[in-house]
Amino acid sequence: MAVNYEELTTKHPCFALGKKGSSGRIHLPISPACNIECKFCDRKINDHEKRPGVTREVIKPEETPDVIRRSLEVCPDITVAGIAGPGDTLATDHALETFRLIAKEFPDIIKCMSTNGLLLAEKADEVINAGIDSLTVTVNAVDPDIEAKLNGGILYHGVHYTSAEAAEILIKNQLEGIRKISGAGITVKVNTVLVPGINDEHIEEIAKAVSETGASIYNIIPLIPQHELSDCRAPSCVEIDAARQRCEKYIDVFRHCQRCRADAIGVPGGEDFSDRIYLKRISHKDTFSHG
Ligand code: CLF
Ligand code: SF4
Repeated sequence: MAVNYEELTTKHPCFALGKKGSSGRIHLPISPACNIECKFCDRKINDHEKRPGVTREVIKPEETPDVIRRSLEVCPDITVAGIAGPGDTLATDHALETFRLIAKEFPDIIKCMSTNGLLLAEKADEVINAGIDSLTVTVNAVDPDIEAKLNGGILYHGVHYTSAEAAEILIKNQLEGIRKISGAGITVKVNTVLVPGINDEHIEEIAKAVSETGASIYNIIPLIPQHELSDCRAPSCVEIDAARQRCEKYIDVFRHCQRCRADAIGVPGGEDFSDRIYLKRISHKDTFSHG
């Protein structure tokens, strides 16, 4: 049985309503590949950038029990094992394999998965059977024309789709996936990256649609302007707060997102222990070539 929503609001830092939670999470950077092309995504291997999509390394499923054991030693507050990249958790089998391993070795740890949702509808049974307790789906629009401004294309069953055609498939699968997962009693959170001038006027529609589909909690994440959206601006605190207030009419709102790295370890917003656990690699930015 998945941990229920009420319990998650006290034991899972990313489901805390009201004040910030005090429990921790370990992110297992297990999923190397992605199947969609978010225009704001810039996946990197390094140890200095604090943002989603960045990790020191990508590890193998069989390495995760040891990583969790060592992390619990340095940070006993950890209650959640999450997989959030650096790519998509359903684009390869690594995440589901890892969750099946964790269920056996750490039955008390909350299993948290984050996905773009492209394959969620067709893999819903596998996700449910892997024993996931909380699932996050990133839904940046429910209107294909708006989604097409945020996502360049998808690779779906061997075919590369672009523009509104890609967006339509993605949105349909996300909503159908949310319906199936929440219908099985698993709590669903939806993340939306708030991009001024693209989806800010659309945010209420997203909140309403995902709430009607079965999501319990909503997390509005401010854009980090980069990659193809480097010319967009980040929303101001006032804009983020206004968007959250508008959406709260339809769904509970989570307000403490830290835009974590894919290898973060610790209580979100507190000390990060990932450099003690994951391999330190030298990134291009850290090197100097004498040519
Ligand atoms: Fe990780 Fe995400 Fe699970 Fe949390 S993060 S997979 S739900 S355990 Fe949390 Fe970090 Fe925000 Fe994500 S603060 S980026 S919402
Ligand atoms: Fe990047 Fe995640 Fe979008 Fe894939 S789904 S392109 S990993 S932000």
